[in-house]
Amino acid sequence: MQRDRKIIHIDMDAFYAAIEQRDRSELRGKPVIVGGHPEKRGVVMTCSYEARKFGVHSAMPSRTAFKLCPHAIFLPARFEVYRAVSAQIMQILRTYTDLVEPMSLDEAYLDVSENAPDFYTATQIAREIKRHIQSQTHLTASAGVSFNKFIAKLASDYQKPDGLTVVTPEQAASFLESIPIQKFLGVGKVTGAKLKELGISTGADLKRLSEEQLRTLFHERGSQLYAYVRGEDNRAVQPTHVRKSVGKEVTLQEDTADREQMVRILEHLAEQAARRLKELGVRGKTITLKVRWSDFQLITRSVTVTTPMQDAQEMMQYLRPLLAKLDSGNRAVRLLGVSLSNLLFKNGTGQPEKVTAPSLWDIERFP
Ligand code: TTP
Ligand code: MG
Repeated sequence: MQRDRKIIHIDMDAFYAAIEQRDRSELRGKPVIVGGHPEKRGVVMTCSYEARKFGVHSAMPSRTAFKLCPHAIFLPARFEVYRAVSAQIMQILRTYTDLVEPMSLDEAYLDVSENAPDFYTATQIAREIKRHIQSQTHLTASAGVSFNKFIAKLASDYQKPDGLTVVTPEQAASFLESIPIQKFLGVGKVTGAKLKELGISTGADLKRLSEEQLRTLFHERGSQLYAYVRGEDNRAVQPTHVRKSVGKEVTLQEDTADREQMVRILEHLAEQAARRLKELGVRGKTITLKVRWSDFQLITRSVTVTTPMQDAQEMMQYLRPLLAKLDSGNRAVRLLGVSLSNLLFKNGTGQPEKVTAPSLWDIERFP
């Protein structure tokens, strides 16, 4: 059984409603319902946490929501805005790893096993992602960190809003046992009622059923539930976007102004990038040097060549002059990076390649 992966699930809090409250300050702290109009047989798409206190929830008829919370503010959905914010969030997530699988506008899985050798580091990445989303979008996200998708998703839901829940392999059994049965089933409330009659209300109760009993109750999903409640879920995080570049970067232990040392670091990065290009079987036509100065200013300089390259020595032919031309002022360097884009397969044909490989920029920010 796989227990060594580090999976993060990110889910935005009250997504549509939170965007409305962000964009219209007079709505903050108030019950806001996004969805259909109560007089027009619409349904609630989502609502602010202030409205949830009154029992309002997604998929409820707006008319019912109005009865529960008559002073709520009902708003129509602004999908273009939500899509744009979603794209911004997914872009933020992709700066941490290429292995991002968006599940909906406000939800995604990340596999950070490569960047995070342990749960402590994976948790730091999750915390950093939450901060990053907050500072760029002024919205809060909840995060779950665990060793598989099923548990990571339950974990992100565990302490909403603005939560961060980590479930290590040691904690998984007791965590799963404590979870209410509805969370395992999603919205299948009919079955939920049936289970309650049978006295099954938590993961612990579910665990007492045999695989056969679960199959009788849930058909094909029965075996899946049998595995999930035991912490077994080997589904991979499957990114859907196209790889545009391959690169390596490093934040230095100590800033340096020594050009010779910079060249040595670039040689090292170029070798790593070359190895990655070879693993993927691609060559790059554009090479980019990335430098962050000691005052945090970030600059990139690129060259596009006619013959696509894969070899570190070749890369250095371009990186050395790019570096030499940089005017550092009085600044030292704190980060160096090398990346190749305009990727082509060996036979010269273009992409697209579906990404199944790790990190675009292997972030070394969390040692
Ligand atoms: P969710 O993540 O399920 O809900 P949420 O983000 O509003 O609230 P939270 O995660 O804090 O519990 O769904 C994301 C968005 O998808 C939600 O803002 C609106 C939309 N949505 C619907 O349109 N209909 C639905 O039935 C649900 C559940 C969501
Ligand atoms: Mg959400």
